[in-house]
Amino acid sequence: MYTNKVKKIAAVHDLSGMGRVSLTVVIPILSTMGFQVCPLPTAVLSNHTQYPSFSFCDLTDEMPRIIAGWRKLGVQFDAIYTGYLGSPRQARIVGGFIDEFRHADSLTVVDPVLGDNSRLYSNFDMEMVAEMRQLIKKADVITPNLTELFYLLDLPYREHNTDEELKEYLRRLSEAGPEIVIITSVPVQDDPHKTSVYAYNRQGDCYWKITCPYLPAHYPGTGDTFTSVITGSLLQGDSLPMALDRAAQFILQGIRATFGYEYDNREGILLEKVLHNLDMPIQMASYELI
Ligand code: PXL
Repeated sequence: MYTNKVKKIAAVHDLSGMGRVSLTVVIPILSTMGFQVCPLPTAVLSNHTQYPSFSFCDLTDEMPRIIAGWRKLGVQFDAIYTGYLGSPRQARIVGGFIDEFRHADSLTVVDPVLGDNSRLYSNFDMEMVAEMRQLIKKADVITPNLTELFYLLDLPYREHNTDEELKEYLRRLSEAGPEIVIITSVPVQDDPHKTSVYAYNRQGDCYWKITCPYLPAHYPGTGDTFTSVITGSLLQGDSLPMALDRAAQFILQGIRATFGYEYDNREGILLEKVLHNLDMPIQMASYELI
């Protein structure tokens, strides 16, 4: 019998001490949205990998022990949400974890964290890309940025793509498995201060686009922020376009709260100043059906 009083989310991400990425973003956002976050940590780092150096403790060997502990407890998760993985071998461990712990009503979100700004993050290689291509097949929802999209599709990076091309990419990724595909950080032609998010829901065969007045790539961790809000919003029962609006609005609020300070962007947006907004109703409706 199903007994979670508060929905449980297994969060498969690293723990980075500095720089507001992964678990340090996922936990506060999803807790604020009313969920119990159960971390399955992939690695422990001093700081994220966009700083020039970082310590890195790979937890690949520990993960099966954590999963075995959860098996023994008989834990049931309402969602599994994965992000930054510490090694290619982890992708297979996580795939097995999803196969074992998912059930008919759960939501599986895979954020295929690989890179940004057309390049892979510093300790990733093509083996990680190959494993991620397998892992996304198990997801209900995936949220690649434009860089990750091209790696997943094995196509050369292209900054400018038409709506029709982006729709084709969305469809192709969805054919691999996920019902919902969301591409973030898509540059807007002739407007360097904006980015778009494109989304596809195979159920209903609908495409959505939302254009945001900010450049998330300037702040590490905005991808994690975005996918966390999407995950929480879908679990709360919102529609896909409503979830997209909530995530985009929250990041805009975070960036606005950060502007105006003398600040090292590598630390990410000042999340703590805007977390309470997650309880507020949506104030803008900027999505379009395309
Ligand atoms: O937000 C993505 C991310 C997560 N975890 C680590 C990272 C990054 C991006 O740089 O380095 C460790």
